[in-house]
Amino acid sequence: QVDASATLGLQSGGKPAALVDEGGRGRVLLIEDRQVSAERLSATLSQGHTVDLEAVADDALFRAATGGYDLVVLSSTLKDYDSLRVCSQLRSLERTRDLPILLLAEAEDRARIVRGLDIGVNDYLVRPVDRNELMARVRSQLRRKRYADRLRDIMQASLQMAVTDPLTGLHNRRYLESHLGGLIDTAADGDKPLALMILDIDHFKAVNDTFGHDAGDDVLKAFAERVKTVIRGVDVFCRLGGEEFIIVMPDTSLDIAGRVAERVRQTVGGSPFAIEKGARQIPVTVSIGLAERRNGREADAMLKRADRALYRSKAAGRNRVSA
Ligand code: GH3
Ligand code: MG
Ligand code: MG
Ligand code: MG
Repeated sequence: QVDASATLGLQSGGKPAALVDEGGRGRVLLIEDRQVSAERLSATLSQGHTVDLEAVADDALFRAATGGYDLVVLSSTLKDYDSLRVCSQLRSLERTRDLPILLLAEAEDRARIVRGLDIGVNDYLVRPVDRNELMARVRSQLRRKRYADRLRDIMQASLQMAVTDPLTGLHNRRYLESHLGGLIDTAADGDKPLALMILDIDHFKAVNDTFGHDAGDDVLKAFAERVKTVIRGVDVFCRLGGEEFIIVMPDTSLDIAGRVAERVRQTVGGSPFAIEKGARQIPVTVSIGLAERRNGREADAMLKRADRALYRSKAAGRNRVSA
C-alpha cells in the first residue's frame, strides 16, 4: 500500500485519509494512450479510487457502457481518436449519459476546452496536472454524482410507491389503469389472446365483523400470497381496492383463463387462512368474473364484462367462476 500523503505531496500531518474518504471511493475509468502520463495519473487516482485504464477509445466506450463507473477521466490528446467525439458518444449513449467526464486538456487548447464543456464535459484540468487539484476535482464530481444518484433513487422509489398497494405489495389500481391499455395493445398487435379476471372475496365484511379489522388485513395479505402461487410471473396481479383484485393474463385464451380461475378459487377456498393473531383459522372463498379480449382494444369494455361476470358469480351463490 502506497502512502497517500507522499503521493499527494503532503506533510505527514496532512490528513490523507480525509482527502481520500471525503468523496468516498469511486470507480474511475481513465482514458489515456500516452504511457508515462497514464502511469502517473493511475498512481495518483489509485490513492483514493479504483482505476481502470483504457488506451483505445472504442474499448473505453464499451467499458464505460458496461462497467458501472462513477467518473471518466479523459485525455484530450488521444493519438488515434478525437477526444471530443468520445465525449459526445458518452453523452449520446443511454448507459453513460449521466456519467461525469473530467477532461485533461493542454493549456494552449482553450478552444477544445470550450467545445468540450459545450458537449457535456463536467469539468477540466490543464496540464501539467497538479495531483491535489486532480484529486479535488475528482472528489467534487463523485459527490455530485452520488447526490444525483440518490435523488434518482428517491424519485424511482416514489414512483414505485405511487403504483403499489402498501398492504399487500401488489400493484394498485393506478398501475392497472396505466398498463392495461398497453397490454391489450400488445396483444392486439400480435393477434394474441388476453384474458383478465376480477376477484372479490365473499362476505368479507363478516370476516372483519367476526375476527376484527386487523385479522381482515392479514387475510388480504395471505390471500394475495396464496393466489400468487398459482399464477404466472407474467400475469399482472393488482389490488383494485378493498377485497377486490384483478389478474391480467397475457397470451391466455378464455378457456385457459377459466382453468386458472378455477385453480385460484380452489386454492383460496381449499383450506382456511391461519392468522397469527389469536391463532384463528379463517375460512375464505372468492368469486371470480372473467373476460377475454375481443377484436377491439377496449380496456373499459373488458373490465365491464368481467364485472358483470363477477356479479353473476355472486348472484349464483358465490365461491364460483363465471365468464
Ligand atoms: P360480497 O360477498 O357481496 O362481496 O360481500 P362483502 O362483505 O365481501 O362485500 P362488501 O362490499 O359489502 O364489503 C366489503 C368489506 O371489505 C367492507 C370493508 O369493511 C372491507 N374492507 C375493505 N377494505 C378493507 C381493508 O383494507 N382491510 C379490511 N380489513 N377490510 C376491508
Ligand atoms: Mg361488495
Ligand atoms: Mg366481497
Ligand atoms: Mg367488494
